[in-house]
Amino acid sequence: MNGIRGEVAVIGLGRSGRAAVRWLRREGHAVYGADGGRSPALEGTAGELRSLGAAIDLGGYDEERVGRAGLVVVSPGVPPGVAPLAAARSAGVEIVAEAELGLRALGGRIPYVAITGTNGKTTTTALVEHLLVSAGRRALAAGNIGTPLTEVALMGEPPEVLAVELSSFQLHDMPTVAPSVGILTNLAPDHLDRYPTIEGYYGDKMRMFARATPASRWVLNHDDPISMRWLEGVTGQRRDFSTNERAEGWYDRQAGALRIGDALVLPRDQLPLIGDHNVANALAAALAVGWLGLDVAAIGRGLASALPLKHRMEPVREVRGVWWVNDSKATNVASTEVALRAMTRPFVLLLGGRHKGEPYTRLGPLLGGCRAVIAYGEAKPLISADLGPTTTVIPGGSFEEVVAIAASQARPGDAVLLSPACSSYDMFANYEERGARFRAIVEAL
Ligand code: UMA
Repeated sequence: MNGIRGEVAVIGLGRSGRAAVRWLRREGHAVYGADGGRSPALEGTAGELRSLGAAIDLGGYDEERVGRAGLVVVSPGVPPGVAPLAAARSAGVEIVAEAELGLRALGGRIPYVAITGTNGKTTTTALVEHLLVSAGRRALAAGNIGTPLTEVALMGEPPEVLAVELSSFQLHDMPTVAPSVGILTNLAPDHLDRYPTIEGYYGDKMRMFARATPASRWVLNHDDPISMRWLEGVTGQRRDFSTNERAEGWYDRQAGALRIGDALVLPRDQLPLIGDHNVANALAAALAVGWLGLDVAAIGRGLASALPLKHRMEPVREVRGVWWVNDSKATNVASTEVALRAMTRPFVLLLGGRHKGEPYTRLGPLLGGCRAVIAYGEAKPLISADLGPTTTVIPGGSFEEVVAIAASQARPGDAVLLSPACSSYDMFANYEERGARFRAIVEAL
């Protein structure tokens, strides 16, 4: 990439940082990579990246060296206040997200739908990819969903079009983001462990709109008052979706149909995803790909063959008349609220993990059909204090014990829902590992 002078410092060497270093080395840049952690996986990455000619530090950073860099590339999980970023800022060095480096690496050659929002963005990203692929386009989902954008830039044959999931962490340092179509699924409190204020978090989401022009195309959630307030009068063309009333993309409840304008996209019962929130995600994806030229018939066919994503309201199996559902991806209260609204039978709820700052009392009104909440992990006392006065809350210890208690509480015809409203880091490496463990224990019941 032109315009970078001197060494590039890459902070964080997980999936994003590793791909960034590989791409930078392929382009011949001098690279210094550093990670505050140390683990066998990181040692493996460090060995690989050193063999490509990068200088790598694990277990800490050389802040002076970062301050002398020509550019700093930051991984999304690295908070803005850490020492090497502070050193870069005080030395006036530009800091960009790995995803920004990826966009620059792709050089504006590939059109992309960007998807952000608090909840539903991964499902919507996967749906955009699926709809495009099922209509014969060479599309790929990338970004926060799993494949870093610099990894896309390393591909021999890059895709024709991208569905890019962007988190607020990534958007924080993405000054050139300007999607072909941008989707905001919704806004709700999240990541209060990283952001001092909720406005700071919403403000980072708004960075997707920072370079809006009259030609920009936005897909917005008409049912979400917070997005509507933040985006009132946004520059560009706009299509809204709604599951409550008529909009450009809407759920016609009376007819049981998903529609774009008057046209039928799909009868609701042919959408193979649980819950109204997924109707909203499907409508958002439909509007975006409609803008990329897909007709209503192709969109309807694509939606009918969509599959639930792992760890997102994913049915695991039925055991003695009880349905076990894995929603491990619900790492905040708003996401668990969505899951609770989708429940159509009595249920037992597994709630817990590392507390992220939001009260659980908001879940209370949605627990009418809940036989018991099994509270576990670091958040257990907070959950008991917030929900104990109105709901039966049973404390659990190990994850195996939590599942066993749930099994003893559920009756035939019930569901057991893992939708923790917390991050997993107190007991697991990530929400995927939590969901996989849940599945494994349930498979063995
Ligand atoms: N690290 C430091 N210093 C710190 C903090 C972390 O050096 O102060 C190091 C860690 O030791 C670790 C590395 O940074 O080795 C991890 O970097 P990372 O947390 O940015 O993780 P990646 O593996 O690069 O994965 C990231 C996204 N992770 C986060 O945003 C936390 C992945 O999203 C994403 O799929 C991937 O890039 C590819 O784009 C995951 C996620 O949980 C799924 N995202 C959050 C969410 O969806 O809520 C935002």
